[in-house]
Amino acid sequence: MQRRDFLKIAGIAAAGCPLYGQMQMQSFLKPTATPDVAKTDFTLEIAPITIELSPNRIISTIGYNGTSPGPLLRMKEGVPITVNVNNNTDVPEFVHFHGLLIPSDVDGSEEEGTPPVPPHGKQTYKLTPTPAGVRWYHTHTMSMDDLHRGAFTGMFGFLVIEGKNNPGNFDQEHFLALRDWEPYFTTQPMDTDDLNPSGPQPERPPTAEMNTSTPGLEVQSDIYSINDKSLGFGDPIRVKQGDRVLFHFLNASAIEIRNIALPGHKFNVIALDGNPVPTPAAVDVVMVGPGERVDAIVEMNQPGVWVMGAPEDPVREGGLGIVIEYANQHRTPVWTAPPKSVWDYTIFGKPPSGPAPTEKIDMVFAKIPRGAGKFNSFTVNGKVYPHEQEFMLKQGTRYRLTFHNRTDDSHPLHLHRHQLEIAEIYGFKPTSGVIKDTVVVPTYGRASVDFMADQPGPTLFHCHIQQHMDYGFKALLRYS
Ligand SMILES: [Cu+2]
Repeated sequence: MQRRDFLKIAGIAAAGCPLYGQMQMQSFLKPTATPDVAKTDFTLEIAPITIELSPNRIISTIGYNGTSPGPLLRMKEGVPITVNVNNNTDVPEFVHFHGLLIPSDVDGSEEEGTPPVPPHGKQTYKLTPTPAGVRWYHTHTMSMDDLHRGAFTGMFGFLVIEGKNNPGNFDQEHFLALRDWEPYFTTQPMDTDDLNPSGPQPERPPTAEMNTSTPGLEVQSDIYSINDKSLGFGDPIRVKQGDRVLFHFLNASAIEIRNIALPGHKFNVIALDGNPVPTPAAVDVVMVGPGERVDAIVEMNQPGVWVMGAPEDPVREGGLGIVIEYANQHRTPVWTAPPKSVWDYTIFGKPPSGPAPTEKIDMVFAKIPRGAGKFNSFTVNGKVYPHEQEFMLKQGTRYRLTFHNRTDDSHPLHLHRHQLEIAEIYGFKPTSGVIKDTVVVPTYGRASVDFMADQPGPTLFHCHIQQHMDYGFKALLRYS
């Protein structure tokens, strides 16, 4: 089937059981009415699985509990939980709990010293979930040159930590993981990373100093899905005029930043990486970098049948979308391109107040092009991992961490076990109150984030693009 045929048959949905559909009505913002929904004991089975993106596109991969995404793990803030992991594969595995403030030995990172789940063995993680909000869990193994390992597999799922208050005001909610499948190496990646290529580039070196060596291999995919279905092949999201629908977007891709639009509707962004923003704001296009989450409410006030999906035609037609169907509306799903839009974290923030932290850490990122057939590598402050004694933290100290992106890519930068408050980004735009665990720093861009060093133990920092991390884009922060 040609990709352009997707839209023609959109709406003729294959029968299937939605993993996260209208069956899932409890809010992450308030305790659920039924006490047995949030649990304290979870089991994850790591094993080969198949997922049917469409009747003629069945993917073989590795997943949790027979599906991808894996089960939604719903827990209560502050109530200790146990996760039992059984590994039915031939390689050691790590389950990382992304966005949680938990000790290094259960965080799920080899670099931090978390014990592995041995091949054909088991491991138990005991932790106390915090903070409230939409988090996620995923494998944290390295892939290197094997595109069937690590974050290229189906080993990921949503993790929701229910808070104690803040009842939400919405009619239904949906957990939507954006994914790509069957990645391959390429020398000519399709570059959809830059929403605003004309944006400020304070870290762009003078032309004479640019490294113009032939770049190495990048990873690309052109098969996409939201959860386990490509556009046109899952159940549509059924809404009524006037519904307020809360979407929880997660970019579970190992490869690329993604954008989502819904013709005729705006996304009112209320939380980033699970953390409520100071200034909720409406946007036409939501950008989600690998590892990031965006929570947005859409007021359903344009009756019809619509495609909600990626603005880039090859990506949407390759499967990154889902049909939104109003009650009593019957027609072919409609897509129209959104207005030109530039994603800007600072519109959700508030003006800075109070002094900046006086303790500063600078990280300068460089890409070393390796040439045809090889993998590019990355350095942090000109050094390769693990940066012995380079980044030492004093407990109880607040730091300003400045990222200098001297590369020709945007990077989603993730700090484990801590929360980052954006202080300045996009060429010196100041802000406060935007709390994240993963921040996309644009091409040749700079960003400063503040964090409190209050989680002793080795702490991994890395780019959330798997290949970048594996080939050097990471550092280990230590407490002195
Ligand atoms: Cu990167």
